[in-house]
Amino acid sequence: MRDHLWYDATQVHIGGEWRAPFGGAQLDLEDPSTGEVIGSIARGTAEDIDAAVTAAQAALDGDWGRMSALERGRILAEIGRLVERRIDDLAIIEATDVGKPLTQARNDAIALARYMEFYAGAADKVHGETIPYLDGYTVYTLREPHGVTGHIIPWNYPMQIIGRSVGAALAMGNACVLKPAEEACLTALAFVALAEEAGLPPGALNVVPGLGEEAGAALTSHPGVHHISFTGSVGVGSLVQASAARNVVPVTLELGGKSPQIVFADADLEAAIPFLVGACIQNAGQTCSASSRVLIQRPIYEELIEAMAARYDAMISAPARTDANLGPLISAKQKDIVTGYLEKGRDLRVAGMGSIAEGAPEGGHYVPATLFADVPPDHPLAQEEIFGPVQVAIPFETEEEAIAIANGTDYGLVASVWTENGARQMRMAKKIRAGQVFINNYGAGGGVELPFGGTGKSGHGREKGFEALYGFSTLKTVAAKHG
Ligand code: TXE
Repeated sequence: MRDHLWYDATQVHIGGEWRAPFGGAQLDLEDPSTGEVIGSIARGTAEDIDAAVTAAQAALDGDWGRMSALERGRILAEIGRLVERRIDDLAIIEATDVGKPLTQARNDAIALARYMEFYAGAADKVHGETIPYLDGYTVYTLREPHGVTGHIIPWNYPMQIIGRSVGAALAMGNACVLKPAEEACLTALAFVALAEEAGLPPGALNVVPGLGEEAGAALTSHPGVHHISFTGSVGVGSLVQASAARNVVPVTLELGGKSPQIVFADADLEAAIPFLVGACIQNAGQTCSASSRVLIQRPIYEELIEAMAARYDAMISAPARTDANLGPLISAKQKDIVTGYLEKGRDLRVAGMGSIAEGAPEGGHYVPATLFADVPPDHPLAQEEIFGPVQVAIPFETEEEAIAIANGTDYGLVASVWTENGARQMRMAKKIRAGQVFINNYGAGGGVELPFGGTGKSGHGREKGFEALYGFSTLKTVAAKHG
């Protein structure tokens, strides 16, 4: 696999150079579709992280730090063009590494290019303001980079998360240290090589694959890091925040959810049904914004369950490169988590269930897509993030009840409301506790322009859109007294 590639999966990338990790150790690279070990990746450690932070600081003190916003934007635009040229390669790499169907992996590569395009254009549009103050003063604010930013990302959408966090951080002039997930780090390595080919100075982006408790923990506790952006589990997110707090470093946390779609009896069901199912099933349910709960108003409850169940029954989990609509889960660990939830739901009503493709490799991490109906809102399946192709349907009678159920979990990432009643749309959008609310759609096509992030245990801070540029910068007030 390595021969035709433009990066080296067995190495770390620091200060513009590929090299073996200091400890010299490697981790297995597994193909989730087969369970086979197909190579190895570097097991970066605290020493590599330290070297990466030093390289990032050197970039800030050197060419990268001196570059104008316009020049940074032009480099990002060129990165986007190179990503675009490699979309098919990137899609195959991601499909193999993550186990996601090719079309979905391809969409992630397209999104990565689009993030570069967006942040390229935004880089020189961020500015401070002048503030009217006492006579004899001129006061203005400057938007400045934090400095070295740490990015810890998961395995479910590596390209999209690199795009939204590294893209915005670079646009603001930060220098980044990226610790991809041990389960899927290939496109992070591929990306840094493309970025440097596009003209990104050495050290502006450094990539250190490795284990969370080794490389990840070393990054969050490093005193030379000035901001941390983390996407992953609630448990690790709270560790990351505690670790950063010791150095009084700001964090952005994106920790997943239990996102509801609320369907009222007057909804356009034909339009809704593909979203109701698709928003849960995409990437085999391993999506932070997966809509794992569907709340359905009583008069249409059985009719809608039946229509959704038909889609579940037809769903076939198959190897990623066959490009079926459902691939395997990322790992045996994730499969254990999801089958554990299926077991917890054994007394519930199974409304629809897919199957596993004939001939799918034994060692692949496949689970059947499953729709549970009549699930009590306080049941663990309706409360906890499952991160698999498992969806629960909950009936409700009134708007108030729907809001209480929708807001009745620890999370608050995404929600959608399906109704033709305009006043109800507005009321619901106000009352739902979530970082994003969609009306008569889900995800709005994933637009990179739309700020994204959560409340409650879904985390805090916003990535994507222009808003991310504020998160990846700090504000300085200058007050000049001139008489
Ligand atoms: O996440 P982890 P895992 C949820 C989802 C899933 C569960 C477990 O519910 O079932 O988390 O997945 C790094 N210090 N999400 O175990 O461990 C790790 O190396 C610093 C939701 O994969 O949180 C990886 O790069 N970093 C989610 C990243 O954290 C540490 C996406 C995520 O891994 C670390 C993924 C430490 N001590 C899982 N320990 C979403 N929000 O979309 C681990 N890491």
